[in-house]
Amino acid sequence: MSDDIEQLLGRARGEIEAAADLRALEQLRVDWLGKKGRITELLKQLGGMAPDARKAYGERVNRAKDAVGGWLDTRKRVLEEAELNAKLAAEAIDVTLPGRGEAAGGLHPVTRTIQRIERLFGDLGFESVSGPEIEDDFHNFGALNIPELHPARAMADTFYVNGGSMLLRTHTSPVQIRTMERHVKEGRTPPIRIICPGRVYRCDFDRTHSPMFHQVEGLYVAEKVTFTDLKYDLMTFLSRFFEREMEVLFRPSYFPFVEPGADVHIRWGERWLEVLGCGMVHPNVFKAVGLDPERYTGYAFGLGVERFAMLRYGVDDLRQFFNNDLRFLQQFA
Ligand code: 2NM
Repeated sequence: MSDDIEQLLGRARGEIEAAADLRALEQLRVDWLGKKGRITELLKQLGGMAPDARKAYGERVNRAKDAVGGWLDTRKRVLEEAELNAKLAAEAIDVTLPGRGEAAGGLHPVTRTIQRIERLFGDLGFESVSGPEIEDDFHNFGALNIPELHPARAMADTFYVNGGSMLLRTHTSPVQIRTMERHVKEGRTPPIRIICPGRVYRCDFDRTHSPMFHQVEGLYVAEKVTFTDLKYDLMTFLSRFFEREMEVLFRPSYFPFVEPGADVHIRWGERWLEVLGCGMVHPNVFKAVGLDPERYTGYAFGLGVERFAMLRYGVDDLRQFFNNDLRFLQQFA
């Protein structure tokens, strides 16, 4: 009888140690210790035994049961660890592999052009200022000496919002008006030397016009600012922007907010291209913001950023800047 148990235990131990995986081991637990397991079956023989033999035999079977249970648990831990190691090995990431490489983004050519203009005017002592895109009539038109019935104020040219009490700025000049007003209010006297880059809006959409485009306007106010200062600064800027000595032509022009006013042309191959508007700030503009036109003079100018970007990068269609076609944009990344 005891040899029977020893023999069974030997078999059990051999099978358990040979179990290849947790599934096979679980099956062995059922085969040996389950309701109809081999060890369990031994207990059924207790029924026909004398009390003494029964007690001794019962204890032996129980020890056998504990032994098998112990081997099963030990083997289980071994297999679990092996399984975990196999899983870790299979899921291991080779950190020495090269990365997939994320495509790097780039700044939009209009943004790059604005930054270039800001840097070049920064070198000439200009500070960059921004302001609201939704404006009132006074800052966009009235303070700029633009008369009540000027065509620029017509619905056909200007986007009115909020039932007509506000509008989308048609130029960035209102930022300059606000800056001069702030100086006066805070008791800070000129010089004022600013550029105002930003989005502007006009009811105009065709091959060469976009309803939203970008402008940079400049303003220099001090005592004794002259047209010579204007010419020198703009010629310096243009030559630096295009990285060569530019031939520049100033031609008289009219803007309500300046007097005298001029269009600035640059020589581009065989042609003259108009790239800027400028002039000496009109006394009525100074009056509107509370600056004394007898004491101060100033020059101002405005340019279209897309125009400068087209010339610099050789883009022939303005609409390319607004399509957001990656094939176009990636050329600037
Ligand atoms: C231009 C042309 C000429 C201009 C004037 C002013 C202000 F606010 F000082 F009066 N800002 N910008 C100006 C002058 C803008 O753009 C073609």
